[in-house]
Amino acid sequence: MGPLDAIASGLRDRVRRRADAATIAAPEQERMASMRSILDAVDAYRGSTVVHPLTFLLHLNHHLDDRCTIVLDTGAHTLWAAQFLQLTQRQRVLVSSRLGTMGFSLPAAIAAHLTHPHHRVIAICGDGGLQMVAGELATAVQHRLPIILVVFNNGLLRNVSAQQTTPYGTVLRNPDFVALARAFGADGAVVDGTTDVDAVLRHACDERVAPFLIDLHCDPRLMAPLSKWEKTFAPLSLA
Ligand SMILES: Cc1ncc(C[n+]2csc(CCOP(=O)(O)OP(=O)(O)O)c2C)c(N)n1
Ligand SMILES: [Mg+2]
Repeated sequence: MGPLDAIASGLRDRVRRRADAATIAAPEQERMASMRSILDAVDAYRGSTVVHPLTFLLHLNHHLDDRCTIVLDTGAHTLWAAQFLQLTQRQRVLVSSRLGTMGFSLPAAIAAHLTHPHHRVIAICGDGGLQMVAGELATAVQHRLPIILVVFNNGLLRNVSAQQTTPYGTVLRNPDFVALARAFGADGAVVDGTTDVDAVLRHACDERVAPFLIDLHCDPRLMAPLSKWEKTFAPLSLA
């Protein structure tokens, strides 16, 4: 309550200037430019020995519905999946969040399937993360769980090597993941730049009583998109 001119000038002092349209649009333009450069890079991988993560994820989007539970591990693949999976409100996404625990996705997928047996459970993990818990494939086979396990196989602990000036302890020597899955009594397929990704996904989604592992052969040089990646992931200095 008070004189109108005092109230008006009081309000004027409290109202902050809004950013102009160009300032508001800048981050969006930056994001669109980064998306365009990623999309431009995708074609180069067609027909090669590696598949671009985006090619796979855009196909995967067509196979997702409301009865899907997606489980993410920790690494560069998490960033790809978080930015390019098109999710609905009804889908459940499980991540270990700020704990950032590698090896989370397979055990979590087992728990998700046991608690929601009618959901399609898709786990997305890195080769490093899977190597930590690969033995859990036995649990999934024993409980007859048709989990789809997608391995971003880049032969690297990518998110850590991104911080190294000299590679140290981050190069992986992987087993043949499909053969490993089969040894456990599951099944699987390799996806590279020559694969009909939709056909593999349709096959993976068939009625089955054991996990299906998709071994995604990825380019180890490829960094996951993350705005300001270069600044936040500059090589660590211990000085
Ligand atoms: C149990 C555990 N150990 C170490 C780390 C640190 N860490 C975060 S990401 C990462 C590399 C993950 O490699 P990979 O699973 O191959 O996924 P990529 O980054 O290659 O997609 C590491 C070692 C972690 N988050 N959790
Ligand atoms: Mg890796």
